[in-house]
Amino acid sequence: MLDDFHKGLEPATTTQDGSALRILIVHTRWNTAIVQGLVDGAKKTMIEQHNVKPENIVIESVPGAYELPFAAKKLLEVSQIRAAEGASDLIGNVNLLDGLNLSSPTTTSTTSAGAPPTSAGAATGAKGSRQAFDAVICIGVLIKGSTMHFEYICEAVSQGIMRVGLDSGVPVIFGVLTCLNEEQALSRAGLDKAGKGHNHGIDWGSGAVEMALLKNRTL
Ligand code: DLZ
Repeated sequence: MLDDFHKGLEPATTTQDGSALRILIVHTRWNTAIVQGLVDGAKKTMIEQHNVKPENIVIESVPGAYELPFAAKKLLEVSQIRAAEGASDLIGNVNLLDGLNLSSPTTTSTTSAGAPPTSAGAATGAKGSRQAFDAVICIGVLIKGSTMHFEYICEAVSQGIMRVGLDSGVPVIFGVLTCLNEEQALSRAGLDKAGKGHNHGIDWGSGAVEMALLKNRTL
């Protein structure tokens, strides 16, 4: 074993300032206790480590992991149309459920309950139009059962999420745990009893900011 071996994500070497970014989180309502920890970790990291404005993080939910790619694609398209129209609420009344009611004091969604971004907080794009989402984080937890369902969903979701990112040109983070049992999932959400696990939502939050900045980079 190497002495300086760092298991997991090595932090970026440059400052990753997310203060002008707008991020969409889409999460599942399967395994919500674990999903909530992951969403919370991603959101907290973006706000506290990368200065993403809470009002620029929109959180929506879908039933299960299989639905994540479709929702990401649809909500990205809606946000791009609404941004071009200059709307402050990037989702409008698309009929998805609001995201989880997280314990942190920041807003969970601007869809219905949260106030739309203020002019100071709202990100604007070129020519005065507003800016659509700069990155999406798809969050879910798949736990293997006794049938082949797990394998099919894992394959479909990972391919689907990659496709949405490549087709749209907007980075979509693969925030889906694919675990053989509940213990593995708890540990990867930092919720294991021993406290030795690591919340992967933290990495997904940092990853979304880094990739959003890469997307926005000009030549
Ligand atoms: C059906 C199913 C099963 C068995 N397990 C999970 C799971 O562990 N995590 C998850 O997010 N979703 C699961 N689902 C639901 C599917 O993702 C999907 O919602 C349904 O098949 C309907 O398309």
